[in-house]
Amino acid sequence: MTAQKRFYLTTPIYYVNDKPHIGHAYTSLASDVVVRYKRLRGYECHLLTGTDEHGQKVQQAAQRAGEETALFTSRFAENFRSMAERLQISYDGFVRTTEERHRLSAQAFWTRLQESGDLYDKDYEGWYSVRDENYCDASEIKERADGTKVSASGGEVEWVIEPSIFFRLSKYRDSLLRHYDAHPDFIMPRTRMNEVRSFVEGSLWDLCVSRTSFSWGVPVPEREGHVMYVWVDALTNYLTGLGFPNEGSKGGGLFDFWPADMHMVGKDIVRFHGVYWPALLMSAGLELPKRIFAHGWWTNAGEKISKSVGNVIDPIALVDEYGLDRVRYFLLREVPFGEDGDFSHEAMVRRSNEDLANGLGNLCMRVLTLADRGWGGLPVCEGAACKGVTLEQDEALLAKFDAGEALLEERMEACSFHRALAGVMALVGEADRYITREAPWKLLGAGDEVSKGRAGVVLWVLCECLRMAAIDLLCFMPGSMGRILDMLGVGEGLRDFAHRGRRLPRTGGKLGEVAAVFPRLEKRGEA
Ligand code: ME8
Repeated sequence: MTAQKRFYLTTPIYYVNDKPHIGHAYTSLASDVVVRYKRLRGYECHLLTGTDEHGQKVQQAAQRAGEETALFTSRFAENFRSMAERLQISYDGFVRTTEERHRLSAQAFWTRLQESGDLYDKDYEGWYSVRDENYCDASEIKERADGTKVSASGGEVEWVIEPSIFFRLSKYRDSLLRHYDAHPDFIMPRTRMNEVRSFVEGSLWDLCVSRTSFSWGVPVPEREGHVMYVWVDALTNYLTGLGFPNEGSKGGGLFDFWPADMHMVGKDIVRFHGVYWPALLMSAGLELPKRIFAHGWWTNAGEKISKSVGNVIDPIALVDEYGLDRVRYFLLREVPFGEDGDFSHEAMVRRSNEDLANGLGNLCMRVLTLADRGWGGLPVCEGAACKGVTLEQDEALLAKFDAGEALLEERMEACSFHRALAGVMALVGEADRYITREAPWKLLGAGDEVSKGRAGVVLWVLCECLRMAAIDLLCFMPGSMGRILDMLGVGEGLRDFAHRGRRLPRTGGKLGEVAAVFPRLEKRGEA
């Protein structure tokens, strides 16, 4: 028996200092798309998401709200959980770092670092950005016009002096560089890899891994007054979600999913995932994740999204306004994954109308309405009149769709979602030109059996195109592609890549209820 192919993917765990916004939705959606795709390819998948609830940033947010920290974090964690539900993120696990199982996991991980001799006591004296939850080197500090000192990302920094525990990060410099050399795709896209490499090649200092000036964190084992630096606590969630420290015996337990196949993150946190995390894992004697994909940044009409500017985009409001699948499609089609993108409602409406309403949705309605008119169901193209004979142009179109699968696979493997989607939509465009050329409505209108037979072939070919396109797009738009497959009468068990290459019967069959999948959007009103 062959072993089941496994795939473990994680989203970052989000800080519960505020409500989820479009950036959080984006990372979770991209992760969901990858995992859904892998499932359609026969993998057993585990998608982990969750919330990062410790540290000063969260504690200060609770204080500002005048709320007890634990209550505050529970309330916001619920917001992130309901965002995941609303976006149909098909997660298998959700870790809240305030859970008891996570305390046990983070402490067990810490003990491993301790046993490796990689921890030592020293006072930290330097800059700290609470917004980034990051220690900043003096060389990275900039000064605003008003004299405020800020980190590279613009977070205000403060001078901190406190007794701490350090991790011997510098000891792992050469091992990290060797790992990057041996695995050039460890961090994607390549520009991020280069960024990380030059950071490690520079002076890699030891990392401060405990805090003593506040207590909202996972207690360091057997060290009164120390809580773990929030990033050490947060990163271990990827192990907690698999039941760590119970590593099982590589015999079907959850920990068999380790190492992660992919950590999906935004470019802001690539250093934590590409440098600190692998070094910590090496110290703990655990395997390294296979890939870290760092995507780009969304802005709103050209401006950085921030609460103070008041231009935060609420993903739930977008879904309420446009419907989930339009949002899922737009975010992943509009911007090359890995690059920065700008959100605007105009672009959202344009993209939905061009690709989904006029493109796929329109083709689907035309084909199915004609089939319904001709056969009261799926087209029949086997019979005395036409014997199901396909012509060269029919085979050519089907061949293009067949070949599309390999192209899709290559693009999905590279997380090149916009190209994957563009490829499928280009095929839909081919099918559109084909229907115009073959004009099955004329054939149906002719009233003779031979013409009807030919119409049957043309529409059968088009149903095949729709079926293949819907399978290709299922991971992006599960709801609406599910509806197209329902209309085509494709059974649940046939909606995957193992069945994509098998043809629908030519002998007709029942159509599901035919209804528009993507009605055209009018120009946007106010949400
Ligand atoms: O960093 N555009 O949590 P966080 C695109 N808790 N993506 C964005 C975005 C934007 N404008 N804004 C946020 C943390 N994101 C830590 C992570 S993991 C062990 C700990 C996305 O709530 C992007 O994925 O600040 C980014 O990396 C993440 O949200 C940061 O979320």
